[in-house]
Amino acid sequence: MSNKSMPADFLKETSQNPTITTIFTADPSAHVWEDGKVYIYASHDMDPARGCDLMDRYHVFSSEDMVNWIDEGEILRSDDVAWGRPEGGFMWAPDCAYRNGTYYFYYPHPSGSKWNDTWKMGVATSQNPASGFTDRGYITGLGGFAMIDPCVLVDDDGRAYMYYGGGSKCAGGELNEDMMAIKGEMSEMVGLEDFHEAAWVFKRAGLYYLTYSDNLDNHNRMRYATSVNPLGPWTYRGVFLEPTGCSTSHGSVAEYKGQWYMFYHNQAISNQGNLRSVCIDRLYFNEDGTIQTVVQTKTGVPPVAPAPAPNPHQKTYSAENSAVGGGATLETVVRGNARVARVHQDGSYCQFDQIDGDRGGRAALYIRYATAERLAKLHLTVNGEDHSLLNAPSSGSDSDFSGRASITVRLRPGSDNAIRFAGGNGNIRIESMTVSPFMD
Ligand code: FUB
Repeated sequence: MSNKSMPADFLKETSQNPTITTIFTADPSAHVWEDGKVYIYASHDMDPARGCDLMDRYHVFSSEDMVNWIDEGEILRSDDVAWGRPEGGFMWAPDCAYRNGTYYFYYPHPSGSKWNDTWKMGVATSQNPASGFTDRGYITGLGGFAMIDPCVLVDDDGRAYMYYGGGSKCAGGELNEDMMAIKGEMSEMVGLEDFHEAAWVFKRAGLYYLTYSDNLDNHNRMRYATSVNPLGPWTYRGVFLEPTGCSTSHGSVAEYKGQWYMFYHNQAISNQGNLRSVCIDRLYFNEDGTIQTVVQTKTGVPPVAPAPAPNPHQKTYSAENSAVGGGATLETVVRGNARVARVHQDGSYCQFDQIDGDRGGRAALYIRYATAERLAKLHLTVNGEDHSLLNAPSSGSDSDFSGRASITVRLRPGSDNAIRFAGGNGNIRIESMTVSPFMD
């Protein structure tokens, strides 16, 4: 029984696209680690967006069945980066690698106010795949103008390679055993056609694949090339992901439990190119190793394993026992005579007090709501700390309480926790919240 699994009424039958809906996420890098789970390391489009300038606060997501994804919480923000751009933001597409008991989280971040001239490849490490990361500085000698989007492949023989690139240039090189420096020099990846950014390298049946986004008129596609050598030269093979409707395209390819997947992003929830959402679809190879065009679906992918049983430590709090203010009201709904909190105007809020954080640390919040808005939003604060806006896409009507949102935050030990959902972004009714402490 997992201490992280979700309440039964949050489980889905297929993953749905977008798959991650409560916060805006982009640039998914997927990996399967030794604990048998699949993880997505994503960047986080902060809402409201200002271009891609304000991107910050990386979250990780994990799954055991490919359908139900647990938000593992935030792992790093620009404030944690001592060498970083003084104004913060610009925490762009990351990747993670594992070697000898340590997880290495690589992320592009500028070191100066002139952001596009000062990119560096930051490294944070942890003994856990989705928590406890500490920044270790950056890889010297890498970065510079438009050089972003690190990706790391740890090969079957244990050697590790880093790739990155932007502005039409893609480079690769071998990492030292400490994973913190490049052996020798980076070299240009030769043989790619129309490279833009978003390099991702994986290996299948002895063949290396380098996938990347191209320059198609502001609606990038994903292309790929193959090689029998991790650093090329590469043979260009074609387009395998058509435009997703978003001005950027970025993704990763990974195998989980015998099936291959494409992880990518689109803008289906927001209709805005800088407020993106992670999606997953199946990916198929032809017998000769070429990749079939990925079919982008709304249903997403089916389960590859049974859904985990709910966390036995979870507790549910009804909104009728919450404190409401700022114009929010408690309303009786017909269904079971329950009272729900209606949060609508700016300043209105519903606050859950005395929330049990158990021994303290990470806890997932599962919120049940109804809204007729196309996209309502709730402003979350936990013990007075700002967690920004949560998405609450339409549940169909404001009496249909099938709306679901979830996010992982940090709570204090014991019951001294206050969780507030504030309105001002659409009329929404909150029914209840389940709190599921991770106990780690
Ligand atoms: O998410 C910020 C940037 O947009 C990424 O680094 C690029 O690959 C593009 O997706």
